Amino acid sequence: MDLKSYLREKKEMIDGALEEFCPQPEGPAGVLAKAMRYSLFAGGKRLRPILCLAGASTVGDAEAEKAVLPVACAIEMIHTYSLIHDDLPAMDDDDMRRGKPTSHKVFGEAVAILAGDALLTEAFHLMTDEGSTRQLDPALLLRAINLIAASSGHLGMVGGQVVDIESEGKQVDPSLVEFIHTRKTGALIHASVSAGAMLGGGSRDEIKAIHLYGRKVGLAFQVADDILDRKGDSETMGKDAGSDERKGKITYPSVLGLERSEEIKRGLIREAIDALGNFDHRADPLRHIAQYISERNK
Ligand code: GRG
Repeated sequence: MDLKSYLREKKEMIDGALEEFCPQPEGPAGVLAKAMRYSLFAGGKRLRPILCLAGASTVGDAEAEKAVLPVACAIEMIHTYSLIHDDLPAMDDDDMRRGKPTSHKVFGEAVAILAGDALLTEAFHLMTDEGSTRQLDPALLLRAINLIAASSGHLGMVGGQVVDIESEGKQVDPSLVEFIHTRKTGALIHASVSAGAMLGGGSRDEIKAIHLYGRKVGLAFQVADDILDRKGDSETMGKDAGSDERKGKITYPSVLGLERSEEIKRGLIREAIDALGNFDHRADPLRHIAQYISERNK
């Protein structure tokens, strides 16, 4: 399959749906929707929502993929909130994101914090909106929302972020790097593909296999990101390369070295693809996305 065309087609589908689902900047609180839209449409790869669609189409059909669109978009809203908050002076204090000035640089800290809050809450508003989710089984939707919430909160992304911040500049055990990465970045990626498979009507075994795939690519994504920060090019990435090292961040290369990190990444991608062994060609997008995660340059 041609992954480039696949990713472009799915990104267009997601962008169109996000345009519909994200509030318009109207009325006295218009600046909030303006800030939400600024970050949401700043040129992200849409990897998490694409994984959600691919999870659904691996176990279901094109209709299943369309039905999960609101959930896929909600996940992108949660991801975008995390980036806005992560860039704030109190956290990573970054000026550039997705090749553009960060939200707080454009709107000020207060509006950036609120835009993040509003994206997070809008995600749950959208996933519980009867009109948008009417094609989904309510019991499965409840399970998917539960997984997405757990992966985003103290057990997942926020939990990983707090340990990440508290570990900065310290000597840590390799197991702590894995703890941070599986939660900070891996959890939402895992939830994206798993929620897609659950909502697409996957069987118990299918969901189990896709769970495993999600765990492996979720961790591989962050290992790849760490490696990119060391080896990547700022212009291509749209953010500062080498910033992890300057900030004393806990990363795979800083704890285990670059070579070992590359090996770990390749091993995780292999395990992710192996987890899909019992699926037919419908899992090809997931197989190719795993490779892409390993080889991406931004
Ligand atoms: C602030 C609650 C809170 C959590 C922050 C995800 C996260 C936790 C911080 C992001 C920090 C960061 C840059 C991590 C590296 C991996 C990562 C999430 C990169 C950005 O994701 P991409 O590459 O971004 O999918 P795009 O812009 O393509 O959506």
